[in-house]
Amino acid sequence: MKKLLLLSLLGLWLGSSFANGQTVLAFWDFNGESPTSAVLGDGLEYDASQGSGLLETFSSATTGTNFRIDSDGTSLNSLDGVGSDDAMRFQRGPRWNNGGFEISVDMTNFNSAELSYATYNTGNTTGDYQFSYRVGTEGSFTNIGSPTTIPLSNYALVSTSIPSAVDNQEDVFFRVTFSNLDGSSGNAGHRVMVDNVQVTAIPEPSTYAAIFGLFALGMIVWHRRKRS
Ligand SMILES: [Ca+2]
Repeated sequence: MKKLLLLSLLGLWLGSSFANGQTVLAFWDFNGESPTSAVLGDGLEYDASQGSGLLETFSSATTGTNFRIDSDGTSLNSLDGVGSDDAMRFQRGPRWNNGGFEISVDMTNFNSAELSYATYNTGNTTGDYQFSYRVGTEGSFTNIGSPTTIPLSNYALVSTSIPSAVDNQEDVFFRVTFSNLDGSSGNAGHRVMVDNVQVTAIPEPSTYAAIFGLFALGMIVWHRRKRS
């Protein structure tokens, strides 16, 4: 029993020392996705390319074509071994005001979530993005921070830390909502590109402790069997 206790303590110690880094919960690179011709962009769904999660577009636009997967991707904020290839293209700016994309992930046994992606506004005027979150499948979203100008001309990284309200919750939703998009330069001048969406989080220390605890138990059983 003394050995079991020692191994369990070792497990706890290893657990707490491993539990410092962010783990990728879900990642979307949009490479090879569709549609490659413009469509109305409400309710298009994308499973995570790595990890587990669902990304869905939302828009109240009822006329005009305004969304497609475009070959103007980037390696910024990508993962090892993933090409830049394709990205989401939200086009015809004003039709995306109050629209954007929503992500759902399972945060069970994870905390300290961060959301990041590479983006830029191809236009030369205005456009903002706003992060928000919701716990549970119903109810309103809570804003994180204030509307912020979408980077212009070249891909840049945008990111936010997610409030602890989502920690260890099963049904967690994040939104990126666009506003203030100007369409004065017409279609081509006002596209918001989005690539390499990442949700990262830190595993709960208890998860590691449980894993190492089981490992310790397994070692004890193995040792006893070997002796008998
Ligand atoms: Ca890509």
